[in-house]
Amino acid sequence: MGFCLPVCKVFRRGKYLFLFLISLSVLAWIANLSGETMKEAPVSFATPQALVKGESLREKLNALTATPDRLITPAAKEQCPEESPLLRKGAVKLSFESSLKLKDVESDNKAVIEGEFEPSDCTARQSVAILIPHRGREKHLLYLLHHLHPFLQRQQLHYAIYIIQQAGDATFNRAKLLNVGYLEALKDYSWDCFIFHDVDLVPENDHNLYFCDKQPKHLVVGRNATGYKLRYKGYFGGVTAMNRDQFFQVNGFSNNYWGWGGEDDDLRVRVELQKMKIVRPPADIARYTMVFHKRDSGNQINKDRMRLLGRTPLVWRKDGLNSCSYKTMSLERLPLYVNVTVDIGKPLS
Ligand code: UDH
Ligand code: MN
Repeated sequence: MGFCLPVCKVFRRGKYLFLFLISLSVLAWIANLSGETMKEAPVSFATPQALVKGESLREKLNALTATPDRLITPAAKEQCPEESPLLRKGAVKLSFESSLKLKDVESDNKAVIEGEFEPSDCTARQSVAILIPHRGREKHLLYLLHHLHPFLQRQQLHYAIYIIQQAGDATFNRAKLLNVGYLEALKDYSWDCFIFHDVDLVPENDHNLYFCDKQPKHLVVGRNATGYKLRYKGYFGGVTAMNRDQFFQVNGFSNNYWGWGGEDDDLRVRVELQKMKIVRPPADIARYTMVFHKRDSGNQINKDRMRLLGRTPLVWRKDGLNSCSYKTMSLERLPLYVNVTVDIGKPLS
């Protein structure tokens, strides 16, 4: 016994440790199951890379269905050319048929899987997440999907479309929804580039490239509703493109702009504080048709926007991606887009 005692003690301790570890893993498993649909941010992260998973949907599908002779690995494909041969010259004819149905758009875009597409014959130069803030604009969304899917495919992009739906009827918050879109999309894939896209703006020219540049890019120089003029000097709204690091560096959008206006100017200030410079494609290319609409109820003019804008240089470090708290109500992978419905709360007062 005297000899056995220390050994038995170690053994017994080992047994308890083993039991403890088993219960830990059961708890972790239960937590994982119940956290599937309701998740709460803020997420803690040091770099945007920390959020990502490596594989695209297409790669996963390849892995599931491929036999060695069928497998198209990215390495086997050449990089897509600098300018896609599929781009159409001049203005693309846009149609807004009231009889258009989601089923029609789905059958026109069979190569899109759960909102994601990759060229079959070359490796895309960039992987781009299109983020669209949305609530109650279903017809606009249908028109946009109808035009945007073929448009992005002609640009030979690897892309996915994310619709971020604000749940409930609190005042709309476009900027916070776009922050959520960035955080959620990065859980799927390490996207290079993010396009922040209003639901009602349809690009008229294929040469308006949905690629990210070395600097943040503003894509809506003109729209039908403004006689194709920039709305005002410095305007940075409607459709913008920032790469993963640029958006991370400015801490994303502010979460505090409830209602219409100011959030896009706030992003411009953040970009300028980082000494980045906004670039724009030529005016004859960066043209959009905005589907006509009136102001939505639930998105009244934000009277506080000028005061908030004055404080941006003081608060941007702690108001943005790193303070974006929300509850994901559901995440559905529909044929043409990933539908993320979120509870983003409501204004404080
Ligand atoms: N959005 C929604 N639902 C809403 C509000 C906004 O989906 O209830 C999204 C949508 O993506 C939209 C974007 O937020 O494109 C920007 O909102 P907006 O289109 O209402 O903003 P815009 O500046 O119009 O285009 C403002 C009111 C226009 C009044 C016109 C009177 N002449
Ligand atoms: Mn609009």
